[in-house]
Amino acid sequence: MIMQDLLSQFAIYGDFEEAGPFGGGHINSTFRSSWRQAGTRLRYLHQRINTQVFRHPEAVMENILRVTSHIAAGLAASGSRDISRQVLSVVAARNGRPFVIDGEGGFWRSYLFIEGAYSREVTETPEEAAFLGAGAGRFQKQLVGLGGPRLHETIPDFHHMERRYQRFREALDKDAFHRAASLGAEIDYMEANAERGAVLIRALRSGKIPERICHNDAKMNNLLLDKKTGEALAIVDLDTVMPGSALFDTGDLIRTVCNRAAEDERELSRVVFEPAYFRALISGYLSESAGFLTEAEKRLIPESGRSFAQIMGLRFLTDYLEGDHYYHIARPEHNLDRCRTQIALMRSMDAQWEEITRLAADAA
Ligand code: ADP
Ligand code: GN1
Ligand code: MG
Repeated sequence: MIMQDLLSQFAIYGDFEEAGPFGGGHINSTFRSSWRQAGTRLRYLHQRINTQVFRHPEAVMENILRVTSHIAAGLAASGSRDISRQVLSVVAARNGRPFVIDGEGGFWRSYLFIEGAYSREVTETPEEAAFLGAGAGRFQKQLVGLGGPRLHETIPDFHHMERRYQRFREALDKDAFHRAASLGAEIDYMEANAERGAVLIRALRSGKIPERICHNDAKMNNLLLDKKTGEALAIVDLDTVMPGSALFDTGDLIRTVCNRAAEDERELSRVVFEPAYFRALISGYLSESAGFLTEAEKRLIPESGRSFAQIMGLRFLTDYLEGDHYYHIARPEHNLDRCRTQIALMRSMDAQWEEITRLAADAA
């Protein structure tokens, strides 16, 4: 009932049927509702934005509106059909604003629910990996021409490896939850890789690779695929869309697509980097992005996957040290398990590094 009151503030017409929790991300809370509109059932997606993480939700919505309307206009100009399945459509509130604030100060937004789509936690086939790669490459290409002022940085220094290390070391020094003593192996591994992991942020800072608008959370389950054709439709979860490097998205996709174990898998022998998925992913990705990526960006593709496993592992470990206040957890050592899978993935990549770099060079 409270949910229904809240939803009635969005410009959604017809008769409310039902609403319930949906999806399983680590940050926001997501719901789906269904309505009868003049004899047809329509569904919507609603999210309460985590304002501990996104301190300026109005800025988040401003970015999202600019990016989605730019993509929709580009699709319309190219004669594309079914545009509202290829890009998120924000549903405004009745007062015209792109969000609603509830009685407790909660910040809500709504989108059209994209029907006939699915997202994956684990990739099922190399063909699917190719579709995912093409979807991410297309998104980057669609944003190359976005004009106007620089987008807001919704989370400053989000993928700044050096700052992530500073924060990690602070958490380690404080050790507020007395957890550091049991983390020797993970801490040592992260320290041993600190230098190498900074390659992307340094390349960006020195201008070796260009700043671009990117998604910044382009893990596989944020890409919707078409149930009929398997092709990529829209990329969702746009809160972090902001300036960064294309390689941030490429890296996050490599990290999630080429490892077919869950992000919180406890049996680490299952965490394996799969070259066949990597080859398919990169060929799909480059089919859309080869035209605008620079040579320096292309050369860093393998390293981006390794760096993204690293930065996520480091963030999970930091959150574990800080008492699990950032990521939603479902069990006491959840963040530690997540950290361990990322380290296992880096190790698996290292064991196959020659092949990985050869595959990337062949594809480019
Ligand atoms: P979170 O921040 O919790 O990860 P997401 O925005 O990624 O939230 O949404 C959770 C899941 O819901 C996504 O992985 C995707 O499968 C699905 N989803 C998100 N937006 C839509 C939409 N507009 N239409 C259909 N499914 C969606
Ligand atoms: C979070 O919201 P979700 O689950 O898509 C996180 C990402 C991490 C990811 C790890 C804003 O994404 O950076 O890569 O978890 N999002 C934020 O699975 O921190
Ligand atoms: Mg998500």
